[in-house]
Amino acid sequence: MRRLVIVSNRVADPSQNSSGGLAVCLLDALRERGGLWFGWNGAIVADESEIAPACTKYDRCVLMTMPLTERDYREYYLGFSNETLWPIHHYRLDLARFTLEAAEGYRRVNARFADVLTPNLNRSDLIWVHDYHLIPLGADLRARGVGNEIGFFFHIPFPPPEILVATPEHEWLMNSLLEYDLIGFQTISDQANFCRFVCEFLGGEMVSPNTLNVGGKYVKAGVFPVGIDVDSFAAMAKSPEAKTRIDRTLVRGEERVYVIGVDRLDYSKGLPERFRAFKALLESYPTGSKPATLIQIASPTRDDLQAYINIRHELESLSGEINGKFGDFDWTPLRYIHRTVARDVLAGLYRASRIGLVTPLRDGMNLVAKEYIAAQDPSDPGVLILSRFAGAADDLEEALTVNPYDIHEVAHAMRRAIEMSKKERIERHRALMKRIRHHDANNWMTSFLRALRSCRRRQHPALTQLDESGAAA
Ligand code: ADQ
Repeated sequence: MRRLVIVSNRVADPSQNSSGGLAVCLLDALRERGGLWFGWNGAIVADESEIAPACTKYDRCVLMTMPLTERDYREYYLGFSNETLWPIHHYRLDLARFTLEAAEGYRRVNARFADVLTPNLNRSDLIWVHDYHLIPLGADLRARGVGNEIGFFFHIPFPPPEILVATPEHEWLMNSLLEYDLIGFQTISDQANFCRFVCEFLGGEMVSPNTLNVGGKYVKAGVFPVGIDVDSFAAMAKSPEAKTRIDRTLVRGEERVYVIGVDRLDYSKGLPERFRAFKALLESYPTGSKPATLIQIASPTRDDLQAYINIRHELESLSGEINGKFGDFDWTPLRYIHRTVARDVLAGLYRASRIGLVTPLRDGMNLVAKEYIAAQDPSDPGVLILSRFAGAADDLEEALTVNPYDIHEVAHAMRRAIEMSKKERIERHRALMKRIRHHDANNWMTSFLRALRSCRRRQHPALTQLDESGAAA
């Protein structure tokens, strides 16, 4: 089997709880197959003299990581990646910021990643680059003579061209994407937006449903919805450890409905709107009733950016207001926890909650929706309420789909979920389980890699030999 080389901005530490979808799904995928995972180790150092890469082994994979300098962190990570690309790809032009230094830092770190990675590659490696931090990496590797198949996957949405063109330097950025052999998207509409951009702005043409020709360069664009390892998540939700933790956390012996929200604390996740919808739900019941408790777990992320500081303050103020207005001596309606929580505890909390509330304003996929389904007790499952603007909504049709901007619609869906018969909950859950099994982590990885292997080979003797001998890639 050919070695898989994964490159992402951040390499997760497998011994720690990760609160990012990308880390979670890549770890699931690499655990199965093994390979090399290259990227940032999360450390920040003063200058470039301290950034030598280091390797560690984890199960069947090697993790090769390096730190960023303070300047890289500011310009490449916080700046161009998270103040320019992230908001634009989430349709938030109002929050996008741009500086020339940040764009330069983005170029510099991508080039450095290519410098470090190139000598560590074998000719037969399959290379898979992940997400918006590393869009030009494929072109940087090509410039250093790497002829292997290189694939790229967008974990985040790909906006319509009318929004994308607000990205300064978008032509350079999008042209650099054309150096990949295969570009993967979460949903059909992301893929369609990309193809439309290439055809309308870069002079490309579709030569088959998944293939673009841009001035003689062929690029494939495919849809590969991210999934989770369903069985291992379901097992975690039933584990004695999860149960003990849950018994300590939740009030037992009362007919209380728990509603769970789990997200990175990001403005794309629609948390203030969710809190307001919960408030509207409480208002819709007679005074003095205690119909539901919302547990919102929001892990810290990108704390150094103003947009994230603002949303944190907004949530603190909203949760104070809701608890002040509706709370009682024996009841805190909204339990807001701003930290990363162990995955088995999360799984147990999902299972103990009647409603999974997943209401992002825009999301590439959203793995929490899938984790919530996997964690349920099939004989008495909860109900998933899912934003129509999450990529997951394309597939998870038996969830209660809502417009997250419409707080009354979300409140109404919560009420419907509270009152839903067990029979209907079981039917919906059964159908949803089938769907998340069909698009699970393994399927995501194998279908992407199969498509990548089938891409045209560049002039590369080692790869040609492999093909001719018929060896499985
Ligand atoms: P994220 O935006 O990080 O990922 P998501 O898909 O919801 O979003 O994944 C979050 C992951 O982190 C989940 O596995 C969740 O359990 C975990 N997590 C969140 N909050 C946590 C907390 N407080 N404690 C512990 N764990 C927590 C990006 C895209 C998504 C896309 C994924 C994968 O933005 O749209 O689904 O990549 O492609």
